[in-house]
Amino acid sequence: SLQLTKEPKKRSEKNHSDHFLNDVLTGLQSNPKHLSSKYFYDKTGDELFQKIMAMPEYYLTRCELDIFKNKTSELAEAIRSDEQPFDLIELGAGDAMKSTYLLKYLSEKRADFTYMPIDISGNILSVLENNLKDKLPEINIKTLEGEYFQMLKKAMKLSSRRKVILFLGGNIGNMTSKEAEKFCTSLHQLLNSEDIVLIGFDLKKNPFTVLNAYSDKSGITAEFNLNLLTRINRELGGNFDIEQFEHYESYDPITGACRSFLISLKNQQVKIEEETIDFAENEVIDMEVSQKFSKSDIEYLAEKSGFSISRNISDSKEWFIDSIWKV
Ligand code: AVJ
Repeated sequence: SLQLTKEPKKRSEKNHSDHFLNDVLTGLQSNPKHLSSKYFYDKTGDELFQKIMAMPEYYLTRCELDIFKNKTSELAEAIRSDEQPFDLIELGAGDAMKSTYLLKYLSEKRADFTYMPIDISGNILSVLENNLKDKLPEINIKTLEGEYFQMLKKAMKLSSRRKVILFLGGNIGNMTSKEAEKFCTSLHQLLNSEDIVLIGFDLKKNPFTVLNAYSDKSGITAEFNLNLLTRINRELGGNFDIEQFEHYESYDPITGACRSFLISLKNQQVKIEEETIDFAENEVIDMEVSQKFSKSDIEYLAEKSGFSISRNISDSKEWFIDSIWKV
């Protein structure tokens, strides 16, 4: 029986790195070249993102934390329509620093729920599980490691209780507007009429404020981007010379797209597995978009995907909105 439990694990790990290799090669063989920011989060990436959240320039986490600390009862009221038990599913939970405030409040109010954090990083999920067992041992927790929709479908099968989906941190900003529409539409199709979605949106604001959050003086965001090249070297046998790439950030206040690139500093060739990738001097790799929204951008997305907004809750600066949607 030991072998039976071991085998599927190996197979899924292999699948995981196959996808990574495929996505990387496809992205780097495209024009323009691109890599997916969902791969930023290996162990070093998780640590760098923790550092980003602590940077003075990176306001997003503090704004949403303000909401979760100071508007907890409003959040709880909006997601708990009745006394029925529910599953609280968090997409890309990370260390669940913000949601812990809500979990604590719900638990104090004797709400009957299971917390199901989903994350692509098994590393951060075990950190989260240990923290919660320490801080809030009374809470039922079921961690799900993998891609959002695969794990969501799994969660839908695991129980038929009402679902509340949390998608915090402005993670939706990492999708292009088309991807976000597709994502929300699929989410809507998967859910039932009593279910609720809470999505965190970073708002359009002073362009310097946005740009500085992704172009910090200490260079942590640059390291965060370059770390993906290091990860490719380690996990896919690549030979990127990290010194020969430089981070570049841009923000377009009209579209609200904040974008990260890596610039190749010279003509160079990089090998990954058996493939050779050519870089021209000054050629860029499109690394990440962090989309900023207006209130009407949020309304448009909700309606386009079949939801209706039940409530918008923002921080004291009105820089960030947690938007609560009905199916
Ligand atoms: C984790 C997706 C919310 O886009 O603001 C932070 C990731 N990238 N600095 C964001 C990120 C560069 C972050 N999210």
